[in-house]
Amino acid sequence: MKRHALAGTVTAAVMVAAVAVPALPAQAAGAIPVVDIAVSGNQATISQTTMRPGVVEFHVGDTFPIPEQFGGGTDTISIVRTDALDQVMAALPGAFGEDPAAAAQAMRTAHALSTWYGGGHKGDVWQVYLPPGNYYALGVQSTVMQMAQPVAFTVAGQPRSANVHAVQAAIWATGPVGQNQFRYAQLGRQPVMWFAFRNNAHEIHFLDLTPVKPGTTTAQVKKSFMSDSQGPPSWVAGEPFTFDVVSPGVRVAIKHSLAPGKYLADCFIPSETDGMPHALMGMYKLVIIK
Ligand SMILES: [Cu+2]
Repeated sequence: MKRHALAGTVTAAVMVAAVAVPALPAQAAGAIPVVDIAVSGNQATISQTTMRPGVVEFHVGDTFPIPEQFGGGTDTISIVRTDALDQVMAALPGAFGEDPAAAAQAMRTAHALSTWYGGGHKGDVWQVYLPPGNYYALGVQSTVMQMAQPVAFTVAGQPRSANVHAVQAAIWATGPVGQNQFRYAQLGRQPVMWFAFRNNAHEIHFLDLTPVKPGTTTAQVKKSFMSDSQGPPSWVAGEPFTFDVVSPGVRVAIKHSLAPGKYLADCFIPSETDGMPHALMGMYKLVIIK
């Protein structure tokens, strides 16, 4: 993007930059390193175990299956920075259980001891700024269920670029603890090929983005959330895109085409206040992609 913007503009500044470039390592010229994350048997894998602070682009090659008795489907592979992985993993089962107080405590512990930089399914691509620290790529549910092993990596050294890819839309979380909301803006450019997911709130959030029928109303969505009925509501129009947890202060750019239409953004992480899923406390929003 930056390179593209410069391409048509010959100025003194550009010429100075051009002279300066050969003195810098190739990576400093703005290339964003691609880091492949995948699985091998019950082990999470990563294509490089050390990297410099800066924006990296994660590509998910494959993820862990979740056994049928635990709901089936596939786990995400997530990126987490922590110096206390064992404590975080020991706390997290509470977040998946039935006890609201245990779920709230699990999320408070995870929030206090770890920072999450997103997570995806097979084929997903995102960019995020990683500050220095000790990190892991892992399947959250697989690791909690002790069916899979995380892989460690380290971010240290000279900082690189902090700029993620340009986006055409942004979805962000906002609000105080216990009062989380989604906000949305399309940034005037179409079509949406990359979008930002930003956590400006004070709890950890994921993002479900589900295509819905054009006439779907907030009242219908609320009614569905408050009912006990199983199976997808009648207003659902397609498979959701799900992006895993992002901590307060973290912004990711997700490479994912969003066809024009209406979508529901929601998050079901248990609240740190009382363990109630955020969506049931109002963290859902109908958005229109043009
Ligand atoms: Cu949430």
